[in-house]
Amino acid sequence: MMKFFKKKKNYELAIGNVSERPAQYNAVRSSILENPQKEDKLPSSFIRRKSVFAEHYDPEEDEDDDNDKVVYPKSDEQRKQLAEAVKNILLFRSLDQEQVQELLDAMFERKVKTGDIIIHQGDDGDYFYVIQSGTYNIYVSTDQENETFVGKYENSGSFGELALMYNQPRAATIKAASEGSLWAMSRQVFRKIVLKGAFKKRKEYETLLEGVPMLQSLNSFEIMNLCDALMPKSYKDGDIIIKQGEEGDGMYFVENGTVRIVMTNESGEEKELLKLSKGQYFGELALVTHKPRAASAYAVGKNVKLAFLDVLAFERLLGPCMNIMKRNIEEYDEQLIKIFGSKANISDLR
Ligand code: 1OR
Ligand code: 1OR
Repeated sequence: MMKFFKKKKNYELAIGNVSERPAQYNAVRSSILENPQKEDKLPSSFIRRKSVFAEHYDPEEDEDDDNDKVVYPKSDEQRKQLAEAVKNILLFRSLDQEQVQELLDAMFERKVKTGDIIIHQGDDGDYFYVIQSGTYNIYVSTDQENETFVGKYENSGSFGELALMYNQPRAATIKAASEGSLWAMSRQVFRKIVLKGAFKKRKEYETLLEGVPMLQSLNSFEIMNLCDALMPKSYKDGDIIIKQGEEGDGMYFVENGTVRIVMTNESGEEKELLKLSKGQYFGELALVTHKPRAASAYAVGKNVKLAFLDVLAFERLLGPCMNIMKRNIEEYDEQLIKIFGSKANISDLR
């Protein structure tokens, strides 16, 4: 238990490297949950899940007008730094090697000084930024409150995708709180290379994640980051997905088909615990407890499609759901005794 609470500080991380979830932010979140009627007083861009995903823009119709590739020359050192900085950008996850190379070519460095305003809330979107170094504060104004500090990025992460993806005004102001360096990508390049895949992925996974009760407390901005982080995985009948006793590297959401969870106790007795279907999740226990996998998971039927969330993204993105997840885990323990008769034969889950 203690271990979990110590760990919890990390779970407070909201998105990527935004390292604070201040009162105002939580207030917005709980006001959405508790007073949905207040919605229209709040900026629609990050409150109403539906409106964020509404089709302001159809990437299928995007004109692919210029085939000329933009290339900003870079030193070997710069290229290396940039490659490192983009490695963990969730939005780039579905890009292939060639697309990543094209992106690296098309980005240019922008040095910043303390106090520089990189993005003004309400402006049209021009660039998407990847952080090389520096601290960047995030401020949001609402109809009720003037510019309020809601979080910050420190030395890694990215920002500025919302306006470019959804053709909306900038949803927040981003101000440099130190000297630093950014990699910028123009709106055109973002739309040409990043948008199509990312847009499709967000739409596909948003529908899946909306049906997961555990995630109800996430706002649309957090859901979108989660969509970017998920990786599709497919399995055939009988394939093993998780092996009891192994180390946990991530968790899964079921997108299609059925998954069987099977546990073997210390006397080698094997029991099927349950079957999971669309919208259910598994593999979270080892990540929460830092213990080996408590059970095995097998694919049932031909076309089992899962969405995988690796452990780093899990820690960055699912902090707000940790309490619900823990509550569900407590139920496992109760079931454990019912299924195996006594706890004597099974090692403690937590
Ligand atoms: P953008 O193009 O709208 C501002 O320009 C950027 O700030 C935005 O893309 C995001 O990349 C980034 N809500 C909305 N945008 C945010 C937020 C945010 N944080 C960073 N950005 N929230 C903060 C969560 C800690 C929600 C505030 C209630
Ligand atoms: P994991 O990372 O330990 C196996 O990998 C997964 O099986 C586990 O996370 C859970 O997501 C999932 N006890 C333990 N793990 C369970 C259980 C469970 N059910 C699903 N998993 N019980 C079943 C309760 C109905 C407890 C009783 C034996």
